[in-house]
Amino acid sequence: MPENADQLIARAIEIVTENDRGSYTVPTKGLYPYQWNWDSCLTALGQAHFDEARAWAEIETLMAHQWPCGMVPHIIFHEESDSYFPGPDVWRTGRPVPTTGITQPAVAGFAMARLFARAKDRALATRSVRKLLPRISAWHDWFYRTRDPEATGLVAIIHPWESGRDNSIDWDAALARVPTDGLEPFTRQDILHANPDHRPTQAQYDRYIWLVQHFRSLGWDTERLHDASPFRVVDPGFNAILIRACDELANVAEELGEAELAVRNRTYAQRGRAALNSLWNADLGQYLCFDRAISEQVNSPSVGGILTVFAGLPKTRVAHLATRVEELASRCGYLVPSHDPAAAAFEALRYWRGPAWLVVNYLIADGFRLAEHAEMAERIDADSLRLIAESGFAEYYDPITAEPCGGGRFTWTAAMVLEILN
Ligand code: 9YW
Repeated sequence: MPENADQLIARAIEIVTENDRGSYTVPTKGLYPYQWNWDSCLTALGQAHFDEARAWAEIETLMAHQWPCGMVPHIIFHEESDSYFPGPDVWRTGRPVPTTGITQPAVAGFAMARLFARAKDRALATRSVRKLLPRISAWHDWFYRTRDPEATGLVAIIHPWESGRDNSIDWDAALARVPTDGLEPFTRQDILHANPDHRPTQAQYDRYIWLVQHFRSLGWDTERLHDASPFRVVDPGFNAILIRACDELANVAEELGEAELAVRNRTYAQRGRAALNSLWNADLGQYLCFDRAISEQVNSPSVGGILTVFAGLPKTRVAHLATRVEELASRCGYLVPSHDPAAAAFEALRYWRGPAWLVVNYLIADGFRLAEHAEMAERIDADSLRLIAESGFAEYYDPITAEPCGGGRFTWTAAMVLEILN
């Protein structure tokens, strides 16, 4: 018998709670035993539906590990674990509580604003926002200072892991140019916890780790890493998240009388949104990545270019993206595939090379809702719930058959269900 909304909510709360480690939440047991940056922010959105104080604590814990330069790391290694590679001994960033030395999509500003708008406990929310505002704003400053040195309005990622879409087809050509000489031998853990055929390849891991070694050899000086990295890609989805976060932070800052933070973040958002135009591809009707290392557009029709709708776009662009999603819908059973199934490189089961992810669905649906395309937003939400009904709370899903993949009882998947059903 299909579960009703109350039963799904109860199961989602159970999963988020079982992955709760007190002040932070792990994405899932075994495979990912630490705190991940954008997972935490999206998880907080779900937590707020049953425990507001716990939701604020999730983001506050993340921001407590911000580096003095402003960067917020992609993983915080709160506790020792031998079930994940690469651990702190590989990163060696020298932080009091070990962290990685790269970042992840800047969802925090958006999550903070959404929690603030909905908060029932206004005093708690205001206290937390007063703490978070300057920190998240400093992260945004860091992005535009270190990842957009030529002031184009758009930031680059310097490692595929930063995108959150680790092995997307978008990175193939740029990653192929990353050398592997001097690579220290290593043993992967991910393929012990998940099906190797669904994970990134060894060739990709070699380059992921080479980049980590390279940045480590530069002493994790984040002011230098952009120019020193052979991998520099401008991802429209990543930028869209940052742009929206800047806008949302500016709204909250205005409300709390923080004029200077408001103006600065509004300016980032406006410049970023204007610069997104340079990533538009009229033939495909979507945005594409730009390989900054060779100054070329990346001809890869991925979900990164659809996620752009989250930035808040002009109506004509949103209409094109809606058409594009319709096209994708005609090629799969469940929206939104992380890559166009019509593309030769599409792989239905391999991580970010085709599968559907509920967090991405959520962000895209939110973008369509923002643009008053409620019908498209509802359709994507409905597909997310169909995936859950077919296959439970998986890490991600085959967009053709709904087969569940990766880790099970996954925190952010459950958090997104709480967002959709509440
Ligand atoms: C890895 C935790 C993370 C997500 C990423 C996803 C994956 C970790 O899991 O990366 O080692 O591959 O790609 O977006 O934050 O859920």
